Amino acid sequence: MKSISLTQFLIEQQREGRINADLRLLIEVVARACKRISIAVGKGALGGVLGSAGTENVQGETQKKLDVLSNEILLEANAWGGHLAALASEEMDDPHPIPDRYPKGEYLLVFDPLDGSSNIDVNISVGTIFSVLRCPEGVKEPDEKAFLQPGTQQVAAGYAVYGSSTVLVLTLGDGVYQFTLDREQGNFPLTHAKMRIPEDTSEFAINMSNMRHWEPPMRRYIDELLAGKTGPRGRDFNMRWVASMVADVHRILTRGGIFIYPRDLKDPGKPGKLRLMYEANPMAFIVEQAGGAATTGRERILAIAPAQLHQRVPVFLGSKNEVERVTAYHLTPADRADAYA
Ligand code: AHM
Ligand code: MG
Repeated sequence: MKSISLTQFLIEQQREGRINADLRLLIEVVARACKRISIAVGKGALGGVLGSAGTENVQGETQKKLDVLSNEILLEANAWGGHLAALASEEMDDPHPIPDRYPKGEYLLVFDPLDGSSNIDVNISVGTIFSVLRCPEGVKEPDEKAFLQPGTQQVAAGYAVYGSSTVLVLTLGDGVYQFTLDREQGNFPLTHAKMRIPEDTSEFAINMSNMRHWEPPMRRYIDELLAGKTGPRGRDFNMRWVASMVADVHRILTRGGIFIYPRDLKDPGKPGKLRLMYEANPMAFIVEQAGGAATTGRERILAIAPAQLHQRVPVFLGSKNEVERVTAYHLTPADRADAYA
């Protein structure tokens, strides 16, 4: 493959009329911020950035120093370019306005600055997830309501994984592209174009320790996978769980698989662990663009009309045939449960 950089890729996308100059700038700025976060993550203990910040976010989760730093890097990088109307982050209670001294643009940026941050201190991959929406017409001071758009309205989404290498995965609604950070050059050459998730898989990703809290269709699905060759599926399945959504989704994008964070009854008030706007929507957009599927177990994630910025949803995504099967189990009355045998 002819190696082009992210910059060149975006200019070509603009020439072909898929994006405008502001969206090109926005993606460039996010990529540059991810590069800075990658450098901070890469320093580890030497950078004095490991450990807890001693604060809690709106979700009641303890923030890591790197959660706070990554959030600041993204805010600072995106404030002055004139391409954004406002930002929203998993780490902030309310939307963040663009300071009055800077011009405002037509886009809204939503992000999880450091996903999987419980893994930072043990040197396991973490990442950044982002989603881009249009600011509704006529809205000058975007509040929470301006952000509450279904995932189908996303104009771009992506994630970075800070792993053995740093990769940036991006969709502008016309396929999925992977760029790899060249640490010497400081740029992001394109390393995979039009990524495709195989429709079938023998690999699943789930936190099994919650099994006793799952709903019956979930238990049935996983029981069948665990039964392997001698069970109803007639073959063995393998399990992988990094506990870092970016890393688990990246594996699935690369070689297939199904990722599940289902609703569980441990805390009946919570419909799921992962957040619709910061995690589920951008990942669902990417996965669908790569030929996979993404549901809550009952409905397409991208079709959900959000009610709150920090809303949580169950997430099932990855290889199409597995996502459709487990979704059908949730929708099929128990007496027709063998429909998929
Ligand atoms: P975070 O955004 O606070 O890091 O939480 C999200 C993470 C996901 O990356 C991952 O899939 C999940 O939480 C792991 O949960 P668990 O600790 O139950 O395995
Ligand atoms: Mg997260």
